[in-house]
Amino acid sequence: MKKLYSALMTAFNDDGSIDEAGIREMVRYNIDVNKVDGLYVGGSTGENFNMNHDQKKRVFEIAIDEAKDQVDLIAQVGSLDLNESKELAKFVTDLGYPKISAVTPFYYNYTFEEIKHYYNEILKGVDNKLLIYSIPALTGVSLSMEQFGELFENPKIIGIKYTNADFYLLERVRNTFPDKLILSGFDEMLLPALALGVDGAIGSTYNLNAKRAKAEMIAFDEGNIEKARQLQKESNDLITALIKNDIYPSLKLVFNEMGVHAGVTKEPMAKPTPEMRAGAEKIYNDYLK
Ligand code: NGF
Repeated sequence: MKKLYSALMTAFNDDGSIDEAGIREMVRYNIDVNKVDGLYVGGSTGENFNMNHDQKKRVFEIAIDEAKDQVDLIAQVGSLDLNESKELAKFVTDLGYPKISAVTPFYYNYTFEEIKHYYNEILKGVDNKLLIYSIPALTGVSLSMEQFGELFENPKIIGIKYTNADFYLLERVRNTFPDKLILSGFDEMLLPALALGVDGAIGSTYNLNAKRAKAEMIAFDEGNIEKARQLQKESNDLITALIKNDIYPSLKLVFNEMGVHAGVTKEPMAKPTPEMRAGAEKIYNDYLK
């Protein structure tokens, strides 16, 4: 059975502080209404790279306290400060997160040897399993099939969160490492990723669109490709509208519109403008009501 994970958002107040009640509401909505299989905590959608160390820890604490063991939880602990990544890996493992993930280190054009060292260091002394978070469009880091293979030599590295539109590479990796867990990261490309054999998906838009995505996975598994294509088309109408309206603030605006307190994005990410608010209201009415 393929698994669907929402990439959990972080509710922020206007001053950039964490809105704990809002985070709890979003966790509950994902579990009780969306019925997702899991949550990816501290990823891009969670605005992790906008947060300070204490905020990252607090979000990890709140999410697991609210979700308990009701769904699978993956904590993204990657950071440009390797010591912080190691500390967060230990912290979330002690909290009970059953899986961790770490973005490929970015900005300084690290060599593959440096990237490998980073992953092995994060896992040293931590009794947990890790998914490599590969997102070349945002990090500029593209790992090859052979490099994934070298990273997998560490038995604690169990798979990839694959946010990449390179389907040739996905096919190569899937078939070379059939036992590894591959979770697709681009929601608008779920169907081609399913066709290549991913084990599930993690994404931002599943916060709003999990039921349709789950139905698409089921249709695909049942061999009903026409239905899966129709569902992907419907999802992509929604995703296109969200992207046009600025996706991260819009996801929160739509949640707020639905009565789930998602707060606002954290600067330097844009604060909602009146146009964005109107756009989000239209998205809610057109695609989600
Ligand atoms: O937001 C991005 C940036 N990607 C997400 C997802 O791959 C990563 C994706 O759902 C993520 O959610 C996380 O780490 O928290 C897109 O938002 C979606 O496909 C629309 O393009 O690439």
